[in-house]
Amino acid sequence: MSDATFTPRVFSGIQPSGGLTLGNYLGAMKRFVDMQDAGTHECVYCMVDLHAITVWQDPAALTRNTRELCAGFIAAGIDPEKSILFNQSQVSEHAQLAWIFNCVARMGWMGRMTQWKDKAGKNAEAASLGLFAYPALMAADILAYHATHVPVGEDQKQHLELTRDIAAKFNHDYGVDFFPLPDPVIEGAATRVMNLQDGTKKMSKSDPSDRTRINMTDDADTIARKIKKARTDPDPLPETVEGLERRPEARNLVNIWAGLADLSVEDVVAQNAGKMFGYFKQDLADLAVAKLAPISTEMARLMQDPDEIDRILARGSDRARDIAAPILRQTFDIMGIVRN
Ligand code: AQP
Repeated sequence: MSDATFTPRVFSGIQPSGGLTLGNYLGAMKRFVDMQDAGTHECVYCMVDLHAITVWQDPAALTRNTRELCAGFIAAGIDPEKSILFNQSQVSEHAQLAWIFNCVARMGWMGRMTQWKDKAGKNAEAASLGLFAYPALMAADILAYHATHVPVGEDQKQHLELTRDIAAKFNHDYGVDFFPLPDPVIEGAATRVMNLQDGTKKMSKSDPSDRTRINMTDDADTIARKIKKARTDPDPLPETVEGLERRPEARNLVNIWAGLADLSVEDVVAQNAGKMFGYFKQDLADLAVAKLAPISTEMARLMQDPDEIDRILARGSDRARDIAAPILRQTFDIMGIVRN
């Protein structure tokens, strides 16, 4: 355990691997905004393009998705003056520290990662080496800033534990108290938003079917249609939260309502007990449109000026480098790497 005192600092990232989903928004971005607005931590938020390329990305789509993700951050409430907002590849300290962590982490640790097993599937031999090493790069993203808190969705919990293991092993191997052991911040009702057509699978931007997710760029009609066509069971909403057990699709829609309205799951159930899903989905669609339409409208406006987005990212990269570069230099010194 690290005894050193570290500046309270938040780091988190999202891959520019396709349109931003409601899952990314409720599980990550909305909470990034809350942490920024709380004013208790310096916040560093990143478009993790080096992570995205661990699977194939069309070059033109990657460019557009990176700018669109930046527009999404700002439209959702990230202020690039208050928070540091940039894309990962432009701060080379991430890749440099990731290589060091490739040498700290063990093959066995990586092989146990659920995301690796899910994404590589049965054909692991054909997966990229980058996909296997993904969690070491994620550790570098966080530890290059000595971040102490990492807001993420439930699916990233295991990677966060691995980040702590890497920090602890580095500190132990070199006899230092240099890297913090960052805490995951996994809070709220919607830390795992599920697929609209299968409540046992995570909502994901790379799912081949667009009906399974709400994209932050969907217009009001599309959002309403997807919610109305979301899979549910024939029973009405229960009287208590326990009544949602073994009803994954029902639970998911209740969680989404709670996440969008900043309510507890208990409150949403209490307000809607006994309601049939046809009516519940209509009200949920109205709520979703009211919350999401202003964000998608603002994203579209920001996307009309890509040069301004690039300027914001460049400024963010400079600020990020100012923090990460001295930390990488100290890492080299600890390791005995000659600098010139
Ligand atoms: N369904 C989700 N519910 C709650 N949180 C979610 N996050 C992602 N999906 C959900 C959170 O969003 C942050 C950024 O995720 P990411 O883009 O880096 O990668 P991911 O988790 O792999 O997201 P996707 O949408 O599934 O991307 P693809 O399809 O490209 O792999 C993280 O904090 C994550 O927890």
